Amino acid sequence: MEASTLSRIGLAGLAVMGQNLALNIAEKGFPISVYNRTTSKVDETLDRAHSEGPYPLTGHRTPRDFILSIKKPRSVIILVKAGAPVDQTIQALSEHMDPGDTIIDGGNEWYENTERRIVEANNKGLLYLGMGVSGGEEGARNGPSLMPGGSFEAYNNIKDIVEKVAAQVEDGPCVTYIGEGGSGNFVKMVHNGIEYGDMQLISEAYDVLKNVGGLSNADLAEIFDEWNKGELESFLIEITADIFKVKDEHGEGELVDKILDKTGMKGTGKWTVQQAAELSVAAPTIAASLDCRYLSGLKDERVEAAKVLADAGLKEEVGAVRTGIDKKRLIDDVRQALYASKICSYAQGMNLLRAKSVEKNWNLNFGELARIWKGGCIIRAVFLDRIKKAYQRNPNLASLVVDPEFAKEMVQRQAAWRRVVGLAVSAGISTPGMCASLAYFDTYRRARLPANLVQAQRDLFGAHTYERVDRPGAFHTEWTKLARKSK
Ligand code: 2AM
Repeated sequence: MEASTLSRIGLAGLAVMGQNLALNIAEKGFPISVYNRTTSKVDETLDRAHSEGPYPLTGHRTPRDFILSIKKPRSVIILVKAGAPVDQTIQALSEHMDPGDTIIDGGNEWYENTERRIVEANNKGLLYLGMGVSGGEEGARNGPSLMPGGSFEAYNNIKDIVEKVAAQVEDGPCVTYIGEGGSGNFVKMVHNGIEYGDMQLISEAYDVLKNVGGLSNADLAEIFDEWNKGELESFLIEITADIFKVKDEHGEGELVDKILDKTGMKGTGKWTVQQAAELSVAAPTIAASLDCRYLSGLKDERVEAAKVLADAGLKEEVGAVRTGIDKKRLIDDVRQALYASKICSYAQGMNLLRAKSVEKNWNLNFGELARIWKGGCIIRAVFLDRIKKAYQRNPNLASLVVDPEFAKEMVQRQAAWRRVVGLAVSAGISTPGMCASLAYFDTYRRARLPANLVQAQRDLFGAHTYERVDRPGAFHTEWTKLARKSK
């Protein structure tokens, strides 16, 4: 093929995300070659490039034709299922690639798989990027948030493309070079963990407003629309307002009430919680959101438990709590509780990223991460600009909770936050995310915790020793002997 007719970049794997990202790249004027194992998807993509464009997109039916249609040094994005399919695709494509070419995996890959593949690629002289892509179908087509990590040289080869393709916000495109190794995948993983937390907290706000406040779906739609004009303005609040408005086409009322209360998941939230544990970072809000998904999955058991406990005499307290509720105040309190809980959840996610960055020497720039999440991705929110500014004020911030601006906001909201959690507890409406965030806040902000007693217990039964508040060193005490003697 003539060099002038070669594509600027290639994309393999034309399921929903792949097709839309390819069309986005082509629409921005970068000639792109596409490939998929099953060739019908190549035709589908070509049809779309024609009807939505025409855009500079060529389809290829063999790995060889595909690779040879791309200008050197070649950059090839792979968007196939994470795990073995990525290895198989790399195997098929890399046979035809040359030293200096780059493979970019855009899937939700486990970061250690990326680190293994970086080594394998380097052995063949190839460069490698693991790139988190967030924003779903719509984001991929019109502007996602992109989190590329790995080879800096490889990033520079595609910088012009990703900066055009990513979502654009007032302070730039929602992409930046994240760092070395699997950092791009890791950051995307934590983004997803934070997303779990946000969704859980919103569902709790809904639960309290609906079941304690007695609000209808129409009321909720109006409240969420209103919230979306203030400090909570975000994609998730906006879509939640829309969800409450959709009628059920198969019956009375709104569709949301007919949806089975069982949450699905694909694993990135679980990885986030596992990593938090590995790194000794507390992430209770994110863990609560994961646990809630597990409990939601036990639908049959929950239905049974409701019966067993009712038979055992459990009385629903919601009715009693609901009488005498000031709805207007409850709505305002829940908004504040949601915001404060969210700050704690993001503090956990950012601190997990910091711990990993230290462990792996990734040198993550937290202000930049918050910035590239401002557009394109599922957690996009006005609030991320505040996080960006907090890390710009102090790149070594110990926790978002102690940023002077956030600290002020938490203090202003804590009375409302405590009222909501207290009300929910007395009504028997579980708010595990809000409770976890509040407990995180109250534990972190207290200069003295009851950990002294736990240390004493450990020393008593295991001679694990303890430190003292008033003198240096490790101490051990014969607790039992002394206690019995003093009787
Ligand atoms: P397919 O259309 O040929 O199934 C999401 O499943 C995407 O990953 C699809 O584009 C799918 O290709 C691709 N995919 C899944 N497993 C694959 C494999 N082992 N090799 C190549 N592509 C694969």
